[in-house]
Amino acid sequence: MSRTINIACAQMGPIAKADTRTQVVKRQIALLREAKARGAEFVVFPELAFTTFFPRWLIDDQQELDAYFETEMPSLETLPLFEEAKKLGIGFYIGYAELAVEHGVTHHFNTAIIVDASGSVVGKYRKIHLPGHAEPVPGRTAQHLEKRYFEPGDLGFPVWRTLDGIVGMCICNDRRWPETYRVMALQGAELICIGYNTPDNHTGVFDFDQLTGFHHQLSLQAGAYQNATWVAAAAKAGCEEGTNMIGLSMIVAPSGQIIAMASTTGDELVNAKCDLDMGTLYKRTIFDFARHREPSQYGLIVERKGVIEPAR
Ligand code: CDV
Repeated sequence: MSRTINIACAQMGPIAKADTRTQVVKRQIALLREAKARGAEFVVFPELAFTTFFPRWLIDDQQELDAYFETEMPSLETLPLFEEAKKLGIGFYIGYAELAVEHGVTHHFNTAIIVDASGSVVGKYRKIHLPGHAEPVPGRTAQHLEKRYFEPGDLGFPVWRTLDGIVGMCICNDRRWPETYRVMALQGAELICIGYNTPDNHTGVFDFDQLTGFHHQLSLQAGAYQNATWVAAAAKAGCEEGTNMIGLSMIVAPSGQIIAMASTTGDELVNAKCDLDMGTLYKRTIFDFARHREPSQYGLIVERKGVIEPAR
């Protein structure tokens, strides 16, 4: 029996600081309805999809900062998204800032969840690779303070049986790290969902920044091919509070080929019919992990964090 799933990436254009969650959810619902009209069964929304990308500002007031976080999901304001998705019979991935109190300790995570077509939360992931800085960088108009506002995720890279397949997820910067995909591929991942906010000036070095779109594509295509998995990635894009963020939301096949890609930096839906069995060919040949991997030779990957060069 075919395991072909119609998957959509719901790219979102900018969200202004003043936009309310209710306004944002209305846009998400419009994208969900378009997804339904196109026959999509699963929609990938961006990272931190309910608010502006607040890590670009230094916010010292904890109350002001915590207003960007969700203490429950769904909340009163985000519930209409969940209700509409359930009504349409569509599952989704979405990112949000999570304020969690666990064993009496308050945590701040950059989180994503997968919700199935019945409206149940299937899985939760907390972003592990946090880019940027803990302290503002002098002279920058837009900061990237994820290391200040979030702690690294503590849930690993699990995968879940849903959509008649094995599905995993990660968030934005995670997509640049081969370990992210490989840990999920070692659990049989057939689809990896990714939401992102990627400013086009994040290093401040033009030779690097001009390649931001290319590096994004390169990471997704390599991740998909080298791990024989589908990848569906959705941006928050466009000029948000003075910062340009790339679009290029896309669906990549296990062959590494781009099957669908956004052409704007606004709210835009792209979708494709994805055969979850497509990765099997790769998993049985060039990337048959059980036959070809040599983990005994990969020890440094988990033993060493940073580079230690050989002695001269
Ligand atoms: N939200 C992100 O994680 N953004 C990073 C930028 C800052 C490099 C990214 O990897 O796209």
